[in-house]
Amino acid sequence: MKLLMSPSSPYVRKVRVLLREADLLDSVEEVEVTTNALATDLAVIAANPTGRIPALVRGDGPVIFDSRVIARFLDDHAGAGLYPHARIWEVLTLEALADGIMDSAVGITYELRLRPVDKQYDAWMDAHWGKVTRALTAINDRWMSHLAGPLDMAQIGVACALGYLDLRHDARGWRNGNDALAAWYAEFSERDSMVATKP
Ligand SMILES: N[C@@H](CCC(=O)N[C@@H](CS)C(=O)NCC(=O)O)C(=O)O
Repeated sequence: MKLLMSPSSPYVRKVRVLLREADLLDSVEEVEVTTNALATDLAVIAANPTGRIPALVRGDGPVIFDSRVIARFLDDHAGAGLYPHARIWEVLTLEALADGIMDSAVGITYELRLRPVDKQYDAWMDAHWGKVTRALTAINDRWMSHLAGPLDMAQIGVACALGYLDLRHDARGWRNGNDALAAWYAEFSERDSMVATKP
């Protein structure tokens, strides 16, 4: 299998961390592409009509895309147990919250990088940063016991979302007021899978 990927994408990083945690690097080749919403790589379009990465190209079946779908497929493939049945709705909800942080943070990055300065919309970016901060507060206040539990895909998603905030929006200081989450992330980001995939 081939994973179409770019190291800076937080959605891609979820899958790359999973590949390392589930010992799947021998089964999946990471193929780097250069793509963005205004200039989409043709190989990505061929794999995913929306032109988004990650996309997992399989030899024996249709391409799988969207990080959440790829993660479930590879977890199933490897029997890695990153979507434990007993906590499945919690895991999926927290993974969705992490993806929601990425959606807003990546959107702000695109606004700043792809739009001409005179067309950038500050109120839109502030509203999206509001979504990020509310999600971070919710995780810091209500999800820390989940994050302290056995490794699952929600934890990987949260860590990749926070890594992306450090990469692109460091100046906004996401750690302020989120001490428990910041402490958890400091430890989680030392895992070999996180160190190996740091953008
Ligand atoms: N929900 C998707 C989001 C994927 C996504 O938006 N990826 C970005 C890279 S960070 C992308 O491919 N953007 C190109 C575009 O929007 O055309 C997932 O979880 O895989």
